[in-house]
Amino acid sequence: MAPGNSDLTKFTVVLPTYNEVENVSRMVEELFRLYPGISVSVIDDCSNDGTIDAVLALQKKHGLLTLMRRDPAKKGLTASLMDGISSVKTDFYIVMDADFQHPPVSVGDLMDKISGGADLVVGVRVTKGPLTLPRRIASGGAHKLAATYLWLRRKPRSRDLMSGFFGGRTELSRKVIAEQGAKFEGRGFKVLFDLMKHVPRDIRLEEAEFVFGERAAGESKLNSDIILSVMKQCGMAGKMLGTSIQLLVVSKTAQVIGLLILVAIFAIAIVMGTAPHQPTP
Ligand SMILES: Nc1nc2c(ncn2[C@@H]2O[C@H](COP(=O)(O)OP(=O)(O)OP(=O)(O)O)[C@@H](O)[C@H]2O)c(=O)[nH]1
Ligand SMILES: [Mg+2]
Repeated sequence: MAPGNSDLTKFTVVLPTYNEVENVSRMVEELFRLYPGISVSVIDDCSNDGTIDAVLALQKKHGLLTLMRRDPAKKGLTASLMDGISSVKTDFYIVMDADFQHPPVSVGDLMDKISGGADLVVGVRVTKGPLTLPRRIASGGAHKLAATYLWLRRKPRSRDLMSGFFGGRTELSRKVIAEQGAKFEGRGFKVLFDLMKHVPRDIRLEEAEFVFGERAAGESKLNSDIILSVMKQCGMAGKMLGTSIQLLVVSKTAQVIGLLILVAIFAIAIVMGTAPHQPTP
């Protein structure tokens, strides 16, 4: 629960936005109210709904609020977060969505774990209730696939590899992005998984549970291409599979074949991914 025992001046909340005018002002105000002394960095991908003006107006009131306006040719959530984390000036950072699905009151729990020495903290959704059934199935399948990928490479894992709520030591994540960023799926939504593929095996990884909420207002930016992009994050085989499925979905018959392939992959992933995870050493 907020505000916890952390030195708030050591934290930057990285907030990615694309057309979030209905949420961004309230989110920024809430963060500064709950955590006085933190920095907030909005990473915007050329929103055209007034989000940028809203942030510029807030900057007149909050000296610790920064805005990064990205090149539209490089649009993408993962790409935005790579830029956002790399530009953080404080020792620690937290990444969260601007639409209130990640509750501001839970930020303090992640901060406390990081202040306690964790290198990376994953916000774990205790329920995925707000997601529709297909989204829940896709999220569960993608998690299993990602867990299997990490298990095969003996990398640390978490119970929620598809989480968009996480944080850590800035220097460590910045180094991974600088050295391995070219391999990240820039247009994807799962930068945590990209990071975890490349962090050293012996990092201290911790988890903080939180109650996943409904999008407060505005529209989701997620689409089926982005969901499939998780496969493209799973090495060459995953890339081929993701691309084939994308091609297959153009025909109805092929959709059935695609679905069967998916079920088979998930079944294999479930069997292989049931080995115990190792969130906390
Ligand atoms: N900078 C940037 N931010 C983005 C982009 N796409 C989405 N976002 C932001 O990333 C966060 C998560 O996007 P959402 O559309 O909520 O995705 P989601 O939470 O997986 O989907 P829902 O559960 O349907 O809300 C929000 O704060 C968005 O404004 C993008 O291309 N660039
Ligand atoms: Mg959302």
